[in-house]
Amino acid sequence: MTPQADVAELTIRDSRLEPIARKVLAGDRLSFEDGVALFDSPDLLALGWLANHVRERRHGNTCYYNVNRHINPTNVCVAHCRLCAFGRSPDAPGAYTYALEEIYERAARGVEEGATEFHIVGGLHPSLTFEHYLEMIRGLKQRFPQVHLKALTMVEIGYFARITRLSPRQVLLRLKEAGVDSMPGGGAEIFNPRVRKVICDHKTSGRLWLDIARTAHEIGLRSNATMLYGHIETHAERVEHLLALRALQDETGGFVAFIPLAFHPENTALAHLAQPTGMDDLKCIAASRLLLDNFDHIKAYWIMLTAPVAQIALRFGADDIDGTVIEEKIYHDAGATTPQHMTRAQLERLIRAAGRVPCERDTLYRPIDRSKLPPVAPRPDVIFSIHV
Ligand code: V47
Repeated sequence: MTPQADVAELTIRDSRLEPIARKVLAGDRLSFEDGVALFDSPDLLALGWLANHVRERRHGNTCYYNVNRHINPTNVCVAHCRLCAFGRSPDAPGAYTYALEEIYERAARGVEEGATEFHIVGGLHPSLTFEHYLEMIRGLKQRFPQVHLKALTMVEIGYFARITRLSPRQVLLRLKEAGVDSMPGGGAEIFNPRVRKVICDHKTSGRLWLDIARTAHEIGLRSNATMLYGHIETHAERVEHLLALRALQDETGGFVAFIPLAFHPENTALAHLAQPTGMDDLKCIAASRLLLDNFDHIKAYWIMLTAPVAQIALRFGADDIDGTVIEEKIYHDAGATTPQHMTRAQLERLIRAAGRVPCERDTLYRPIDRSKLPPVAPRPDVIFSIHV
């Protein structure tokens, strides 16, 4: 189909999108101004059509998911970010720190349930040592060598570097040697310092987040990237964030997937802000698919979008719905009403009902053949379940 024929198929009600549509169909890179126009435009269907076009050009009808388990070793955190409802002072009600044996126990349950990935992030604890984290990673690797360890964000690396006086590179090398396989994309928030000053004043700067990601990629640790939207950021600041990721991806090729994260204000110091709407959720998925032309995967993280919006997102640019998750705390402390777990069957049903073909993947998007893996035990302790 020629680009002209495609444009004829697409009804554009916002004339600002016409030159952008031509670029997208020709495979040309979008500019900063194009990005702002995408977020400013009310023409969600044209935006979604374009993003879906790119998504299908890359992935056809496939929608990826994985079987993973989140493990948050502690919620004790010195950063006190205003955006966060998860972090606690050491003596605050609800503060917890798992002993290593408790972490291994949670991991063992994940393995029984078929997890191929542990997603490990936690607070910046004032007294746990870097050695403790190395021991945790070594302990997990030794016990569950077949499971991919997607562990610790750029923010945690920056913190370890500060408390050990090692360089971020040395910290990353030691973690890799201990068994970290790749890194999750959290902590990126919005890179712009104006925004960071309000939502996460004491956190690693945007520049340092990007520098640490670059170093991780240089030493062979791939990572994801995120953007937290729907608080005080402008559309221009969203685009600036996305283009900073795109520029780094041009340099390293180390990012695996991008995950837009909707801000949940409940129980945070920013609880007076309104939550982003479904329109914003779909625009972020679609605009990121269009702007991040060098990222293979855009994830619709169902925990934060809700299952119905995540399902629709599979037609607005997303090719991945994340995983079974099993025990999510960060969003649920901030008032998320989604369940904390979905089974493979539930994820596959959501994907099929969106007209897509489910593909179970590992963390690096290699397809998984379940018939070659040990059988999965039923979950005796599912507290939340949903019917889809
Ligand atoms: O870094 C914290 C965000 C992130 C809130 O890499 C909040 O595969 C909304 O990074 N409202 C953690 N968001 C989650 C994350 C993630 C999730 C799924 C997959 C992957 C991946 C990464 O959640 C934090 C922060 O950006 N966050 N508090 C809140 N109140």
